[in-house]
Amino acid sequence: MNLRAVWLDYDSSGGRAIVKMIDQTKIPFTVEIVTCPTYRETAKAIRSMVVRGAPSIGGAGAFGLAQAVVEFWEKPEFEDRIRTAYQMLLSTRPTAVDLKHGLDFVLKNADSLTPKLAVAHAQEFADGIVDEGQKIGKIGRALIQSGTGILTHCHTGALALIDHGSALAPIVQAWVKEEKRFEVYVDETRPRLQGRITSWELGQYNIPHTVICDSMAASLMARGKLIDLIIVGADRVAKNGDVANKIGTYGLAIVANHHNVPVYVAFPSSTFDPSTPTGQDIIIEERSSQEIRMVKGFSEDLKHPHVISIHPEEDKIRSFLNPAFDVTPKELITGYITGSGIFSSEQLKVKMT
Ligand code: RUB
Repeated sequence: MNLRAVWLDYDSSGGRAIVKMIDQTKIPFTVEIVTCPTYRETAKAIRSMVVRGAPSIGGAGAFGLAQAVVEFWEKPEFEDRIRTAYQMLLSTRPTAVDLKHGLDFVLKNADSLTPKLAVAHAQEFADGIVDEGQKIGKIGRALIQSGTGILTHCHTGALALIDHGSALAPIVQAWVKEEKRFEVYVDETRPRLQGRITSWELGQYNIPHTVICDSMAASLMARGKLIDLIIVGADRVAKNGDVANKIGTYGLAIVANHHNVPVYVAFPSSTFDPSTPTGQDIIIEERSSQEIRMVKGFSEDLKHPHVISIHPEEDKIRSFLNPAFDVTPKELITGYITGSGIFSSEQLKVKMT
């Protein structure tokens, strides 16, 4: 795939900045590009998970704010409008800290801000993440040997990290660059089923893998020999090393610890949040109950996208709860794979701040 998950372009007149992204809600059905002509559409795309995965959200937010700077430059109330755009973009996904880091990066040196500089900052932020993804792959692939059984949760590939990926990068690099041969188990990841994106992305590299329902991971570990290593991504890593990641990660880490399976978390520096002391301070996004009630799939002939309800509507006796993330305490994490090395929680504080 030669495209990045999200990028900035200009309209044909060259005057308007446009954010483009691969529509992740359509994967694995089709690969479509969504065009966001203003920051408002970019914000909507982040909220509706057209673009998703913490670092890609950060990149999209940065590009969205640069878009606003281009749109409002030299217009009345420029600063107020930029503040409104910042807040709208920030409110789209509260847990992934990359979003705030991306927005703040665009506004660095705010006093000398120009459209050109805002665009350059957004691009620098995105390129920095991509560079780290490459390094995470190179550093993390040392953990994988031929014959290793690896389990991964949610989606942490190129589409989640603008390019290359976080937790998926070591897997892809070990297979493609080092020609190691091993088993990959892919958690389906209810309710949004991001495991389908992982499966699709592994398919792009012809990496064989097995998709399992989230509830099967524990019994696979109990069988022994199948799973030797768990690598997940992160949406926010607190200063003490606690990790907010896709719902289900916490349970997986408990089960893995019970079975002595090491748990590694891979992430770029944009996901580390030294201003959040512990996992208890992380805001967990609650999403719509519709995501539990409705499933997007294929028609029976696998030709057309199809949405079905799998539960009746919410009513007086039936309700749904949809926290999008959970927090895994540092005690359950074996190591942190970053672009500058594999660290313990103690080292993380020193190396990442
Ligand atoms: C994505 C998710 C991913 C992390 C990891 O959640 O939890 O596991 O973003 O990605 P959502 P990375 O699909 O709700 O955005 O390690 O690349 O940050």
